[in-house]
Amino acid sequence: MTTKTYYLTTPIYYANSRPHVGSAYTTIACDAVARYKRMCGYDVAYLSGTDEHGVNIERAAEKLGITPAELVDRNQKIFRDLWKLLGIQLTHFVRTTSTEHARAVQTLVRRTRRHSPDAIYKAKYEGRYCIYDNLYVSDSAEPANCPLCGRPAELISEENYFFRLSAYQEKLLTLYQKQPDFVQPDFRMNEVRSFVEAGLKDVSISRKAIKWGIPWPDDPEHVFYVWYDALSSYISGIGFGEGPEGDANPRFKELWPADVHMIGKEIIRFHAVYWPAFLMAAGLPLPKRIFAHGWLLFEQEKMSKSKGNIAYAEPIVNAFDELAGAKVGNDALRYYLLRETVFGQDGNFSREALVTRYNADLANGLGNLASRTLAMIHQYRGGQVPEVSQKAKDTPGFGRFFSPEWSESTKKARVRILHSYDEFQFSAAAGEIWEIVANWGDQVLSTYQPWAKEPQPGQEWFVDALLWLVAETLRHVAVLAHPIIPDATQKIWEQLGQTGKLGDQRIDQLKWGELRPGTRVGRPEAVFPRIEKKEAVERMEAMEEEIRKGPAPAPKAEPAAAASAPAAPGATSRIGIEDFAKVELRVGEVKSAERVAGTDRLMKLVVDIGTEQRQIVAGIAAAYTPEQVVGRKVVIVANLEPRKLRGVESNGMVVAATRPDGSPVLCTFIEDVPVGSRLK
Ligand code: ME8
Repeated sequence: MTTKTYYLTTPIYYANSRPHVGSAYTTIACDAVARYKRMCGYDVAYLSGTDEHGVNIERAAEKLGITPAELVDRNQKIFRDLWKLLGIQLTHFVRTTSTEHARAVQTLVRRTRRHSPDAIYKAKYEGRYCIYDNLYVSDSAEPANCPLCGRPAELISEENYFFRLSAYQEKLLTLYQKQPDFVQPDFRMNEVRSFVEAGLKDVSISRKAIKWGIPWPDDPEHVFYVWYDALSSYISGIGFGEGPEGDANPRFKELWPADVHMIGKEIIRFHAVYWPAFLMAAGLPLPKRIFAHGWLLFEQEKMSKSKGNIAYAEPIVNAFDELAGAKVGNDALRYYLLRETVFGQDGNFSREALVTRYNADLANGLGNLASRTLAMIHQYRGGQVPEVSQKAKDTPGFGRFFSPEWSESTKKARVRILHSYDEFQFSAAAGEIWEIVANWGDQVLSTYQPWAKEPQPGQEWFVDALLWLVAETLRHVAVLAHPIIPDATQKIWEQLGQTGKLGDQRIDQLKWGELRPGTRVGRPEAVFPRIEKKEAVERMEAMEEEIRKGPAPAPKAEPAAAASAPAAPGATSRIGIEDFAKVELRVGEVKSAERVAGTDRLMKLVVDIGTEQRQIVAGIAAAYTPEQVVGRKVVIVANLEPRKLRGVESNGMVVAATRPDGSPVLCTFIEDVPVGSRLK
């Protein structure tokens, strides 16, 4: 029997900014799909990567005084490390600066020219370009200002290679008609169709003014322009590029076309219009499905680096692990992201809601059911799964749990859950699984209350049946929830005395009743210890602050702020004086101070810096009272991008040292010094 393959991808991430929870959303969702498909017996290939070319990378590297290659090397590692921390089971990671990728992109163009000689042509490109920021501002000759520096962008005119997208309008419409699920959810398909019906313009796919890119085959004055290069990663990453037609690699033949490209909604046109047209022109099969999910919003807007309203994933995972004293952070984040929002629609991110979900569904729900079940098996049955007697099966009411009808109804629930996974409806799948926790587990226990009194003589048959029932429920839940919360379910699996990796179990072949009596169960250990909400949120925010102070990869489209490597004590990471000069440190005087509501850590200050009064939020409230800081001269970083902490805008940062216990000590002066003086 040959194994079926399943190939899914995330977008490749821009390597010019650090990934945040919004970026991790696509990757976590795909990881749940990959794990689910593996549990259905597929040979799964799961690809992600980093998008490492383009003007933004060139500029960001220049600002940091390093080469673009150094910058992307540094940044791609941050992505890989995060995916590792989050337990993402990627099988392929593409970097667009790799030689294999460059060869694949060039081969794709050569192949396209053979298959569709008219598809690519050279013509004059006219657009607006900012010479100060090296940025293509618009693709039209209309006057426009640079969004970064505000100066008028210059009209540039250069020979470019164009892709004849206009020739693919009919073919694309036929594709959407024949395959209405090509784009999902449905409402996105409608958007794409309307866009194509309105007419398509040819797109420029090369540039002359940029140097940091893949050279055009046989015309190295040009480099590929971003999207043609980036989209090709879906095929280059699995071996396209070998042989004259590019498709000689056996793994590529096995995996392509992709089963699904999972993306965020803002990049749907590139995937559902450009990409299929590029592939048609090259005579290559099209991906089977494009699924566009919604945005993760934070403080009412799309979480994004350029807006500064971001939360990182690392502090969330680490704070949970630390406070729970167990490795629960990954599962907490995954569960929250997949459960809270209907996949496909926008959803809100909030640290408070994350902790609430964790405590309610994971700690009090599944975790509590697991510990109670195991504790009772130890207490009443010496740690062995008991057997269900005929008497239990024959008992009116109670006996239904052991009847063929019950077995059938568990099957129906499983089918619904699997269907939800197949449709990427993680929230519905999780909802149904937690119904099982509540109805087959918690409710059965509270109805029959085996812990209310010691089992009475003659009641053994009842205790046996009840314990088997909840343990079997737990086994079911562990298998069904594994794609969503892999760490805890593996633990529960082992606690139930099951061997091997849970990920190797066939979720599609799960059957009610297969928990073997006599199985020895492990010690009940809390899989999800409860954590205290206020403490957890504050810890996440404090850890987040550490990251912000630490190694900032170059920001996406704004000037680099003080971006230096985090120096552990004694670390040798040095910066040049020109980097230090970018940080504007000034003397300020605190004019007023008040605690930020709902947190013990943050204080809102108004600081006079000579030229103006700034509102700054500082993490000093646990160490100082407002009275202690008013009137005090402090050091502030004056040229930080404004950002919000607990919804309060902070326009700068107060400099403080950190004691070994983590408490801050404000930096101040012994001699008098005028407000506004610069520190250098
Ligand atoms: O677009 N909520 O890269 P990228 C949900 N390099 N998803 C979000 C999000 C948020 N707040 N912020 C980002 C690119 N994402 C290109 C792709 S593919 C050939 C080239 C998602 O780093 C976003 O929607 O800007 C996208 O799916 C992914 O993160 C990468 O975004």
